[in-house]
Amino acid sequence: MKLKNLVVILVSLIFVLPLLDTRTTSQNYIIQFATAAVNRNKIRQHLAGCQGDIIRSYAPGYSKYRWYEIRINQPDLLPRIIKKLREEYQLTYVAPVTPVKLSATANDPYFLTGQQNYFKRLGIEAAWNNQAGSDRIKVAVIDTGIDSLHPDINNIFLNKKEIPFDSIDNDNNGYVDDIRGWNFINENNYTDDDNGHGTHVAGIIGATTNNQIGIAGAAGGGFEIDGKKRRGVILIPLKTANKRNQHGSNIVIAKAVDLAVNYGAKIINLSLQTTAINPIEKDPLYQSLSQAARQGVILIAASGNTDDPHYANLDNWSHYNLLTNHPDVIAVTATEVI
Ligand SMILES: [Ca+2]
Ligand SMILES: [Ca+2]
Ligand SMILES: [Ca+2]
Repeated sequence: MKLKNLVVILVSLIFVLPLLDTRTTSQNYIIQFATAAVNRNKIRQHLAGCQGDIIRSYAPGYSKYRWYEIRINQPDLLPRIIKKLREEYQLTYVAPVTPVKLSATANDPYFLTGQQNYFKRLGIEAAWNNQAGSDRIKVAVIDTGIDSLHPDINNIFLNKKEIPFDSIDNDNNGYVDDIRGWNFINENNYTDDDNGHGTHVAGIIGATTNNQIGIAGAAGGGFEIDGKKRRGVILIPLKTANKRNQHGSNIVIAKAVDLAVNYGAKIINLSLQTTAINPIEKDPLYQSLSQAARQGVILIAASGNTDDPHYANLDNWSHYNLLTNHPDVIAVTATEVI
């Protein structure tokens, strides 16, 4: 159990439903070859034999090997296809796409009313005397997007290296016109929130503080420090889920992590849970998290909060979550004990 970095803090801000079921009914798989010389069309021909196809592929900047997400419509033929791919292309990794779940949040006014309690219990006002947030810090929120018109969220990232609406990838990062992050579900630059989860999480991180509107953000600026009114952290929306409960695979979330690093994010927040088969170190998301950590990025993931005695003990279930098992990830959960 790699929990040495686990930090258990009272945070009502991230509610989690434990992911208990590690089985997958998905017919999508993640595969990788130990050679960069792979003929994509030949792979597709093999996959056609089981009515399958390549859904997406992704080559992280830090690796010469490409990840493929494939769909298999006749799973009983999978072993035969795997055997062929292994023989021809040094297939080294095959894993079913695992379910990704958003960590649940409450969005009702009563929840928001109670917000000040947990901030007070954290002693956050003392922290605000020294640091109220800074617009020099970018925080990537890998979630359902962020409501760009929200009156209390005023620090959404603007990619100044990208010229909007010219259909050109001006900053050459692989994403065209990505002026406000990226929508990985629809593969476009529309990162508004159609679900509410991402806006809620982003608000707790960086809603404008001390403005008499809505809620206080943990790092939302708003206070004068050394005679200067501070702005809060910059929030980068990276949309990997939507209101129809569509979620990207671990490849998709890995892409979001890599893009956050590309944007210069200092902190990446993942209020979600996902799994991987053992050894999890070979999973694409695990590897992107490692790469982000090597770049000095702080990684935060929701771990759990429940008053069920069994699941309140993270040791009983945390091993299901790839994120909380990554040694570079700070896992945040809630407790009623403080
Ligand atoms: Ca771009
Ligand atoms: Ca452009
Ligand atoms: Ca506010």
